Amino acid sequence: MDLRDKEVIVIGAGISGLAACRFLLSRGAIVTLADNKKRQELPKEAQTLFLRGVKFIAQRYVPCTLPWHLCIKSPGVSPDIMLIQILRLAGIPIWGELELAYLYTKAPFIAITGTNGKTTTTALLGYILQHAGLKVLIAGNIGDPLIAHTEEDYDYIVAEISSFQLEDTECFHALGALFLNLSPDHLDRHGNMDNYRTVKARIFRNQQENDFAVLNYDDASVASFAKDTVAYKLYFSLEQKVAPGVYMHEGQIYICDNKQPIPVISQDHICIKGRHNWQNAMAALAAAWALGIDSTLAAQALSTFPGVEHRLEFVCEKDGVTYINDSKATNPDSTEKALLAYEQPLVLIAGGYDKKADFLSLMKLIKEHVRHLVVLGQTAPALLSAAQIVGYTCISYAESFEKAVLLANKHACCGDIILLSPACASWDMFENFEARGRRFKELVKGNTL
Ligand code: UMA
Repeated sequence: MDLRDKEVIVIGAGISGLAACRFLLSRGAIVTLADNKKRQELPKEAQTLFLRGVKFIAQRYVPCTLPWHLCIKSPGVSPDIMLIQILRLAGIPIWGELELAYLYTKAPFIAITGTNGKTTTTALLGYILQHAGLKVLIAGNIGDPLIAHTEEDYDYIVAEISSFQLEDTECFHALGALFLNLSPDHLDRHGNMDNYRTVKARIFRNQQENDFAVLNYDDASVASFAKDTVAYKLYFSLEQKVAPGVYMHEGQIYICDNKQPIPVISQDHICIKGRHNWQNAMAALAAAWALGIDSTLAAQALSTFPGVEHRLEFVCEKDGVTYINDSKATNPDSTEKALLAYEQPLVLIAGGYDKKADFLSLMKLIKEHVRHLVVLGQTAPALLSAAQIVGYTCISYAESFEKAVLLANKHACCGDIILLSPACASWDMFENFEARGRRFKELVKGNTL
């Protein structure tokens, strides 16, 4: 679509929506921005866009005329809101920011989805490709909107893709699609697991025989996506020898293309730790291999990749207590993986925005691995009742984030780990998980403890 003089409405004035407005203005479109916040509450950057001619409407306002040729929806905006429904009824196309970025970008996409591990795998695959000398954009749900980068040239775009982004795609096509794992998340938005799975499967939409898909062989629901794509399929597994694909055997990672397995790296030499990170490393390795990257170069990158902020991030050690920031753990499965990554006794801080997750299986693991649990936020009652069901009593309630960190500190002994791994999104108390992780680090590094 030639966007010049087209009327476009962008819904959501977060980082995706604002980047979309900038892009649309650069293409000569006439832009309206809608948000459920008041105009004056929007960030400074939105105010600058208003000075550049962007119009504003309150999201609850239902206009009598609909001048728009196109709507760009931010990922966090639910498709069920009234404004979207009216636009849809009027036949106005609704694209997500991912679809817009895809349509106006030249480089091929390597798209990474799954419930957990997306951020680490995206950063790691980007790191491997850059180490091999390629010009790569690392963006998407990782915190950098794809639409902000349409003007630059890349060999590949390595994109972290969420279910919220996949919801609004039609033409989006991934040269490589990596699917890491699937467990309950965002059920408040998608309603049930079937819908969540169906939306996630859109990552394979439009793939051709020359494309590739990387699937987790150890996760039956992910392995069954094989039938959803005609692309060349590679698997990764911690449990079995798979081919074509990447597997671990006796602590050694191998690439196998149906012929002779090639040893690539030992698990001890991978910089990021934990079984879930070995899986992330194998997925990235499979994709790098599909893209023709030399296995020695890939191994070098795996041995130096430092990990990502807010994901099992070491903060500091104080009085023999280690502080770990895992603020990115926004669902129970992610926190379960964090608990399994450590052998030392743990004091866990959990709770946050209520996405209607079930905490029972997490609580069983907490009972086995956690010396003391501090709960907070909207989900505190749900966590407390799950604890009651499994008979776990080493638990305190904190009224604020600051009090949670103080309480965790009070219950920790020398040699313990204090782990912020909330199993919930942050939106009841913070703008996003990054702000929560930064606040944790501030409190821990400050003089309050
Ligand atoms: N808003 C509305 N109406 C609504 C909902 C939100 O007007 O019904 C407005 C809010 O008032 C706010 C804006 O929309 O002004 C926020 O938009 P957004 O929620 O789409 O957030 P962005 O800042 O644009 O960030 C989004 C992703 N956020 C979500 O999907 C919720 C970021 O993922 C992503 O990094 C960024 O785009 C760049 O691509 C974050 C996330 O939490 C990390 N993702 C979820 C996850 O990983 O679990 C999916």
